[in-house]
Amino acid sequence: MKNIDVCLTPELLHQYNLENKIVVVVDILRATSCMVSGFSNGVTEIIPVSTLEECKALQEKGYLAAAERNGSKAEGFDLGNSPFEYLDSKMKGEKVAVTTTNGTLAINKSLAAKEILIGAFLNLNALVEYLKNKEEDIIILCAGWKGKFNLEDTLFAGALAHQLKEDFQFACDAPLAAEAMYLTAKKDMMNYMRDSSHAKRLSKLNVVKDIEFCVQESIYDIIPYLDGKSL
Ligand code: 3SL
Repeated sequence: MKNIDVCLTPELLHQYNLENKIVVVVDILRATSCMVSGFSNGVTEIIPVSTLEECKALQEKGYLAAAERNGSKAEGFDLGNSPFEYLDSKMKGEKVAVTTTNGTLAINKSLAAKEILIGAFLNLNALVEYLKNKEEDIIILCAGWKGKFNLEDTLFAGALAHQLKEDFQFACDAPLAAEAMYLTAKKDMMNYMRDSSHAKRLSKLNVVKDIEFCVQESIYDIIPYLDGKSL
């Protein structure tokens, strides 16, 4: 049987062989939720980059430049990292270069994979439908926070692993633990997430509505994927 595994932070990625695997990168708060929202709103291309300098260079080539560090918009860039910015009607038809503290880094660490998909609660069902018939093993890569475990990405990993468990066996205890957390949290996801360190960090920055938005399940049908350097 095919395997599904969860890598709880990019710092553990060296333990995983990505060759011929499908990697689903997740950064619920908020990078991958923004990407799913942007494409659903008509953004045509997103280039995820690791550094502010790379993002600036693309801004000079005509991309809208989105940059977040420590939860706030970095100075001199066009956008921060709120899904509501990506949902603005002026984003239709735009090309975006983006760098964030953890999410874009996680994408760029996954380049050895056969396929790299962008996951969020917002496109959970679409991912399940796409992945359930695939022959390759799956790794869900949680972006975490600065190399450490985080709650929200693990909850998503648990949701996806849970919904794929008829077709994929759990490769180790990480999907098992993530699934148990998700099954506990799902009755009141927002309440469960409120205690997470990043939810607290964002709450201090007055962005609670972003958290409420990002915990919604399956409101979009699209699955962004990496093709060369672009989504
Ligand atoms: O770390 C990241 O990639 C960001 O998504 C963090 S934030 O939610 O924009 O603060």
